[in-house]
Amino acid sequence: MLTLFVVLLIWSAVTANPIFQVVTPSSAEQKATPGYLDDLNVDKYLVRYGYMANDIDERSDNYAELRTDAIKLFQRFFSLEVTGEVNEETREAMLKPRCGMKDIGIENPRNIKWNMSEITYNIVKYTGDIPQSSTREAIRSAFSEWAGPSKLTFTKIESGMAVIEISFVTGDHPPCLYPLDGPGKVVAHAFFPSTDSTSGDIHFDDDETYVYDQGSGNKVGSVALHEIGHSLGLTHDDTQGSIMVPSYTGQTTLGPNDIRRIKNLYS
Ligand SMILES: [Ca+2]
Ligand SMILES: [Ca+2]
Ligand SMILES: [Zn+2]
Ligand SMILES: [Zn+2]
Repeated sequence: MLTLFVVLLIWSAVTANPIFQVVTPSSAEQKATPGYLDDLNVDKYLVRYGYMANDIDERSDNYAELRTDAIKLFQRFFSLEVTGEVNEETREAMLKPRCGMKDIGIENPRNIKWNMSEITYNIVKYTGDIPQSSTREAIRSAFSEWAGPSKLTFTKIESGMAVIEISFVTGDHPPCLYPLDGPGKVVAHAFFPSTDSTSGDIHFDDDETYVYDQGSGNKVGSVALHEIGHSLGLTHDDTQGSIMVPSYTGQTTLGPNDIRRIKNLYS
């Protein structure tokens, strides 16, 4: 896995004249602010989540146009004002905690689902943030939300390999090929149904803080509810009120469009 360290060297050639000193941060200062998403990282985000192809040459004639289209697509997906400009609202949306799965693109399968109605799951590695019993209860409750509209049954097993194996891990976590990214940004990812042993599995980023229902942090049950959607075959949704929107919402019940989509998939 290639880890790319990007060092931004910003050379300020401007010697500020005290009389005309401005109090708004210069673009160099802004870029040095932790959490500020610079243009390079905006592009990386757009490519990573499927809004822009990864082989567009920055120097090509249509680069600006393709980037504007990608930003518009992102803004539409996140129910923001569609301007095609990377404004503050857009940067903020890109910095929110979210799922690591793509929003748009070829990794999104169509109508892939389990061809069995009884699905087993297990929690193979817990977070130390909350008692194990709380994690178990939050995850049990998340499965029960999906059980009704999918007509699937979910049974927790204690040993042996489950269809859906859930673990709290950090950074590189082989054999998974998708490293997690430390505190912030990506909260979890999951695997769509397939014949691989990793299929259906869910990896929570344990560099995040998890809570049961109170306190600041991500509710385990809310993250689980979203990721189970992928484990069952659903992709991201741009409908507000859906658990399948890319960002962490904190909601612990399905939205109307989640119910409609899972019923369609398993009808
Ligand atoms: Ca993270
Ligand atoms: Ca599996
Ligand atoms: Zn997701
Ligand atoms: Zn993983």
